[in-house]
Amino acid sequence: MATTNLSGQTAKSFKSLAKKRFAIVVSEWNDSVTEALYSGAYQTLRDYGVPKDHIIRRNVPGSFELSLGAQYMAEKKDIDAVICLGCVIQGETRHFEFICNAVADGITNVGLKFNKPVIFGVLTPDTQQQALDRAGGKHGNKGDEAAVTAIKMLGEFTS
Ligand code: DLZ
Repeated sequence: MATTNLSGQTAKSFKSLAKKRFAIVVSEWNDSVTEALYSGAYQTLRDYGVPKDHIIRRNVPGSFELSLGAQYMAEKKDIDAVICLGCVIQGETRHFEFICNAVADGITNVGLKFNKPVIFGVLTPDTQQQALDRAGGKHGNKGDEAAVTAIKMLGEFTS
């Protein structure tokens, strides 16, 4: 399956990004994957010129909690964009569907409620290997892509 891979975009510093503040909300479930997503997102923001102290990390227990974690951060006036990172792996029960649907809807609603970019950086693979392939593996790093998406939504890539 083709995977859109933005990881290879040329990193350039944008002066205006030095003033932007990003929250990254990270799910602790499947943490070998979500830590890799976080590293990718953090490094991409840094590569584009976001200062270290303008990147605020918060953890939540699982992906289901990402929406509320995102809301806590999006309601802060000094946060310009929120990046949500999680990994829900298909299991034998319907838990997967409930979590994926809830977090997709929840994150969408937070962005609309606060009129800010709230980025869906949640992997929903069938297997752990598929997740690792997308967290710094052969399909790139979706954490990088989530950071690029946040920057795009702030207008930094528009001409
Ligand atoms: C319970 C659960 C399960 C079975 N699987 C995952 C998963 O693959 N990825 C993930 O991020 N979280 C999982 N969780 C935890 C839920 O997201 C949530 O933390 C709990 O249901 C408590 O609300």
